[in-house]
Amino acid sequence: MTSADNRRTGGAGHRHGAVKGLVQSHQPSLNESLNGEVQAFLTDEDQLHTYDDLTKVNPVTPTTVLQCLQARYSVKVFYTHAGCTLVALNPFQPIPDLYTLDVMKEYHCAPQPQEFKPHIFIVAEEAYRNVKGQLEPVNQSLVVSGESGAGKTWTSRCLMKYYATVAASSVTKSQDTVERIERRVLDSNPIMEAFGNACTLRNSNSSRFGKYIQLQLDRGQLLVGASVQTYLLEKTRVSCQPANERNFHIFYQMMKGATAEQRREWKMSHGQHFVWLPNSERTREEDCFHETVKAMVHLGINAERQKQIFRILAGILQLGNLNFSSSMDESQPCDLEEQTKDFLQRAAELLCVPAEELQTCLIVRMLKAGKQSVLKPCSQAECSMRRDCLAKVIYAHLFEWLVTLINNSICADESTWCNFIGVLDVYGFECFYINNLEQLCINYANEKLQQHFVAHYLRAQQEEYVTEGLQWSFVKYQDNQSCLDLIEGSPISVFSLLNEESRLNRTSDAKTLRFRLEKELHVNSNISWDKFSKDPHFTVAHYAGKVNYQIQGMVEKNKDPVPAELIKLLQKSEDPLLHQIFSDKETESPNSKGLSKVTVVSKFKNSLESLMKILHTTTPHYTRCIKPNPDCKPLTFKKEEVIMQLEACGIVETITISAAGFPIRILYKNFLQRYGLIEKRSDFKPWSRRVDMEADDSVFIRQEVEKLLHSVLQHDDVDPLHKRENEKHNSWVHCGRTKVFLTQLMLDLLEDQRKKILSRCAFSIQCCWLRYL
Ligand code: AD9
Ligand code: MG
Repeated sequence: MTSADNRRTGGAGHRHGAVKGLVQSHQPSLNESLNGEVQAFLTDEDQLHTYDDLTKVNPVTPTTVLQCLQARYSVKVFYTHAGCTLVALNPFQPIPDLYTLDVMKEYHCAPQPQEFKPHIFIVAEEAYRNVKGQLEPVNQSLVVSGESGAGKTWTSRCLMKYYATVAASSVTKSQDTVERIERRVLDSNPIMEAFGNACTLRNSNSSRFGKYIQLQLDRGQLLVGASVQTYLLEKTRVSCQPANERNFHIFYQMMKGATAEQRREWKMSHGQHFVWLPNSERTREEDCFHETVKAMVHLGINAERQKQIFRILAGILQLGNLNFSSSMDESQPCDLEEQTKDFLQRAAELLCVPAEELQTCLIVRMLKAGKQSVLKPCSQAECSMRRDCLAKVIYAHLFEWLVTLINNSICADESTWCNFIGVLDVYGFECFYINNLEQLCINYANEKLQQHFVAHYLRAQQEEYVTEGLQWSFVKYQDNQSCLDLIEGSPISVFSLLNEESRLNRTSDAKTLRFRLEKELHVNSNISWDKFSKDPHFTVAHYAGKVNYQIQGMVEKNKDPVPAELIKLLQKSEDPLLHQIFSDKETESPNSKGLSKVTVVSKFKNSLESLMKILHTTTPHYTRCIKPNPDCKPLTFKKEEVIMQLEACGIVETITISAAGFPIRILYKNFLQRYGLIEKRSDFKPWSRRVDMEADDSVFIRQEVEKLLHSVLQHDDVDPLHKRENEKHNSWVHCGRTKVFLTQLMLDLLEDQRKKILSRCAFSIQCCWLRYL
């Protein structure tokens, strides 16, 4: 792609509002005008793909926006601005020459990159330049959102590669050092993806955790390090993979990529079946394993540490093959099924814990009665739960430890960096057939981000109003605070009730929680219940749509209990890594009274609050990734899919917000070009239609426009009540320095009057012809 290719082909102007382009470049034909729809500016469908900014499509409605995106996708244009947001459509196929080094350099070196075609590199470059700030440096955040498979991780990687390239291009230091740090930063990706991503029904490389990476820049704006923060790893996947999905990639990589010696060490015979590794045949992972190991080496994870990591993972896999036989006598513990006893032995060896103790921990639980401990045999189901719990706790802590290790390896010394660009790759809004605590947390995070986005978006609008000399008070918009109050507010909210219930050790939790939610939260209009549903659940009206949450199991998930015996067992491990990971973990008795340990929601809320605090101190840039079809098919655009995502990611919301102010902004000249005929309505003849477009006397043009608007508003067609209302509040139209700002209502009125004049004209032309004949 050359720089000429990169230049915009038309359609849009500046991103933060200047209405260059679209309106002014379009000359309406008589035919179009006779159609006279409000969508008149969009009738030239052949040109839809040239609209580089969705907010410049007039009028901006979900339908017009969708049409525009589809037209662009069909000509392989994947990026489009939407005001201060970038919309990225997933091509689902590699696009040659779109992300090359040359393209990066072009965007980086361009005096005005925003004049180039929309691209993720514009966002990247804008953030990079913003860091310098006008008065003082400003940290930046790139928020990438979208549903599973939409391209968030791909986009985040692209951004990281961009900075690893441009922030190193003018290196003065030893090339060696800098390369090493960039490489390490990039190498953190394959490691985290191996441990945190899995093949799901929606995406064969689905991230099962949220990630915020801060790229640290020194005074000279060179990349000197990075730090990663992760959120809510889906650890249940270790022991329970949804139908037709898989476990985390790393397990398959090990199975496929291991040498004979490693197999021996991991006690994995060739072709051995692991219950927790379903659908192993799907892809080839040999190369990926070597890539992961290579990345580990680059990050300074030595061979010994690698061995420890893989042994632990192999131990987890062996745990998955354990089965328990039920005991006839409730006072006797269950036993391991005979054919699975070998697996217990192997698991114990790999995790370096005594086999008998491991077995006891799985089949007997310890209850505390006062100061005394009582041992109680577990049921068959409880044994399986304890097995799963052990695997999950090991994996989650290993992941956490790995992230700390990555941070230690890539984080620059505080004295060497002064600013950062943060990249947030966070799970999108989720609404499944069955939703539980995970979805509640994810959707809560999205509500938080949406609120942040709205505040930012309104600020951007405000800036334009101020530049144009308008008062800010025009935009009235109700944000999603009441939904957030419902979920996290104090003193009473879904989270607070969930936490209270979690701290009490009650059994029939679902019904109690359902009752309390209804009793204490019914005043909030964002929550509702289906009285006839058998399953206890509640419905939350999120900004992106309503979601039903199943209450069954929610309290238990929130408690996320780990039996103290299991932690104690792991603390005894002779494996140095396991020992280190669990050495400082507190153990807690399941029966302990009072405040339980931190619950899942309180931990998540805290980490999200810290994230929001950071985001608030940065200048945000939003990229909304869109998945054009559910089957990940290349270049296939399904309208219903896309519109749902536009709603869920807030693009439609953005449109609604802009409609709350003056969504239509037209340069004076263009305004006269289209509506000048209204002013001359009494003597208008199509052949004498004349607006002197060359005359650039702005004062004159503005006066003409004001006159015209006045006459339109005084016209007999306008409802007197509306006239009075408008005069009182001056609420339909505002004349800025260079543009006219209109409400949709005013636009409709103008279009209506224009249509009438043109049809009168068409009629007189017909009469002329008849007379002539
Ligand atoms: V999830 O929430 O982690 O399940 P993501 O992260 O939104 O999801 P991901 O980035 O993994 O989706 O993208 C899914 C797939 O789409 C990738 O594996 C690529 O094959 C494909 N993709 C995404 N963006 C692009 C692109 N710009 N060009 C080509 C792309 N392919
Ligand atoms: Mg992802």
